[in-house]
Amino acid sequence: MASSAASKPSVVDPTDLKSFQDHLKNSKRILALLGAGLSASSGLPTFRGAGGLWRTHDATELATPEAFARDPGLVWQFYNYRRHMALGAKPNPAHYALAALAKKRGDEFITLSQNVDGLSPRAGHPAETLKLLHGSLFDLKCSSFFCNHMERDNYTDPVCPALAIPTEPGTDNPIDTTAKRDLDISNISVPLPSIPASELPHCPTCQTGLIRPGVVWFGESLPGKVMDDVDAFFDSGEQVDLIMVIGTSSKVYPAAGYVDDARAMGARVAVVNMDRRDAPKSGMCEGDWMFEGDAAAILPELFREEIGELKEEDMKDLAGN
Ligand code: BJW
Repeated sequence: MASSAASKPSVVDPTDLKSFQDHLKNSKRILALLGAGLSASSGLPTFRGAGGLWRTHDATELATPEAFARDPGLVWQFYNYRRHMALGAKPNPAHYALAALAKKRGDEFITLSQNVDGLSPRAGHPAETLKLLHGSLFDLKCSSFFCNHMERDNYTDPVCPALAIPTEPGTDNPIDTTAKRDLDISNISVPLPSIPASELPHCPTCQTGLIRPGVVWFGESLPGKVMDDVDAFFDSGEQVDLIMVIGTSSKVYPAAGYVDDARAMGARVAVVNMDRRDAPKSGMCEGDWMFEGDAAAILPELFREEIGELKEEDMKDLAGN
């Protein structure tokens, strides 16, 4: 990616930008911790705050094994809807900027993503250094404790016929008058059918368990291999120079705790968030940076010295969208 002289106007304070870029240049071991705010400008809602309500449900209350046990039809409608939304969304410049930095820096830069939407992989973020802490919407697994059936990269939409998102006749397309438009089932005014477990996907291996999304719900352990890789990065004993905390409210553990772990190993902390109140729990320290605003605008600028100007042709959605 070549630098362009005609850079966009700056969205960050020039003094902070310079000191961050100087530190990035001299940093060897780097971490990025990503949250839902990274994908906000791709049109995907976050968990907390304004976007965090799905119908009348707090999104985090649907993200539990208990909710799935109580009403698997409702929880599947929430996840099928989010798969559908994610498949229709595109990675934004923040995903591409991180992917470009990851390609440049290799295995000394690891990205710990709490996101399950598949947008970082679709932006070409190298899989070896992208650690999906909370799994993926596109992995499916058996919910039975006794079965370890797991299917990766399943993009079937809807997951099963009963979960098809209801449509209404579309008026957006004057040429195709038979076109249909999805109803927004996240809106309480759209009626939602009750779906019995018998109509949900069942495990092809054990034949009895219900299939569930391959994401990590509250109270569940994070994927073992991912945890081992993260531990290996921290346990190497080498200094960590920088942790970038991007688009996360830093409220969910163990993810939020990695900021303190990195700080304890010498890292300076750079926060990129729309809301400066969403600083890591231990607060901001001298030498940290708070870049307040949209990650999609800020990250390309923070990394420009290293990755050059992001151009349209560099931003290829590997899903072909
Ligand atoms: C922008 C922007 C823009 C907007 N640009 N910014 C220690 C202390 C206390 C509790 C615990 C603890 N350790 C463990 C726990 C329990 C629990 C926990 O953390 N609870 C907290 C609520 C306190 N943790 C767990 O249960 C974890 N498991 C675990 O610890 O296992 C060990 C164990 C197991 C069993 C027994 C004993 C030990 C698992 C956590 C799993 C979290 N899962 C979810 C759902 C995933 C599936 C799904 O997607 O549905 O993960 S919950 C939800 O929160 C999701 C997210 O990844 C996660 C974090 O949310 P995130 O990404 O930060 O989103 P938001 O919405 O909160 O924030 C968005 C931010 O973006 C905001 O700041 C905006 O301002 C900003 N923003 N637009 C930049 N354009």
